[in-house]
Amino acid sequence: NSLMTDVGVGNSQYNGQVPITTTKDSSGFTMRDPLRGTGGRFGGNAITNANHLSTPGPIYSNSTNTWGDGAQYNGGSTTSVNGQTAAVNAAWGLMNTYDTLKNVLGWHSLDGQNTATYINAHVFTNYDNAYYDDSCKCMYIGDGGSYFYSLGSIDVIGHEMGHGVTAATSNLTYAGESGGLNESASDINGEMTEAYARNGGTGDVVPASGNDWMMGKEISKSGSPLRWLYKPSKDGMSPDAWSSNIGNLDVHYSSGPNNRMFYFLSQGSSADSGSDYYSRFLTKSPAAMTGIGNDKAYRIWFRALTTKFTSSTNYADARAKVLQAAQELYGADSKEAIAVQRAYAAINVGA
Ligand code: ASN
Ligand code: ZN
Repeated sequence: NSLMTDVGVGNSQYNGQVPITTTKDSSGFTMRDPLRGTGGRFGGNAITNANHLSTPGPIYSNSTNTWGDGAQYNGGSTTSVNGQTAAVNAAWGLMNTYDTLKNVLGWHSLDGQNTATYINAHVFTNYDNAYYDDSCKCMYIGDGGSYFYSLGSIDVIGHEMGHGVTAATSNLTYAGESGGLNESASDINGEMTEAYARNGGTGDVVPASGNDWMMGKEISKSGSPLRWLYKPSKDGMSPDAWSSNIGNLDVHYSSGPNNRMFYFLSQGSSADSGSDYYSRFLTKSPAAMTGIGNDKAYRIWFRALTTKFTSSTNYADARAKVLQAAQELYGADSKEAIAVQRAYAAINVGA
């Protein structure tokens, strides 16, 4: 075989020097990862260069296996060493997202069948967003403009790939309460990937303190993250708890209560935290509860998302199914099942 897996040196923007899996061919190296994903467009996960367009370009290639300079893209050639940095960010984020799903949850790629995906770097110009597109089953990341640096932080890539997992499983409709749960599923995936990556990706443990519970903190030029999972209302828009009208909110706000539920489930809460528990739409303070840690919380949530939720699952249905998942994994009266009930009660869902 003329194509060989190799390990390149990537100078990333957010994680220093990182080992990225590449492919060696007769003319050099490409950002194709034959160890992660099969089939798909490139026969393995890959990073392509959109070169400011809206469509995927060629897979990133290089004469040596050292990539990027670790600095924010400066608007020059997207294939320059500086331009490669966005591709290194994407490659490292994709490797970690893939590995987290596989090593923590036993889930292979987007669909659980290990179908390869890819990320198009440098989409548009000064583009302040990233997104998953189910028609290509691939992702796009911008270089950032007024608000963000390169959109290639680990939590953002984990978020976008999370949309692919949701699309391939429950396919939660991207509007109303189900849309909020869809967004929350992606935020949870982003944070759990961040935790896994900060642990060095060893073992099957997602360390409790490995993530910051803030989506997009690193890419933010202002220093404010896109979302605070532990306290969604810090953004001034997201509710901390469920109420009957949250389905009218943008899905990036109605995600808030479920994000907070997951935070409580993993990390716990204490009832006497005073004003920190001021909650929009919440009439009573959440009761104190003990968390069960990232691993268990993530496994319970993921089982419900991928095997129990439907496209129309709302908050009440999510509570019932996350509880079911906890009972199947840990027992009907397990402390994990009790924690699920307390975490949802803390966001005003269920008793
Ligand atoms: N970055 C956004 C997201 O993944 C794009 C969108 O609005 N769908 O949620
Ligand atoms: Zn999203």
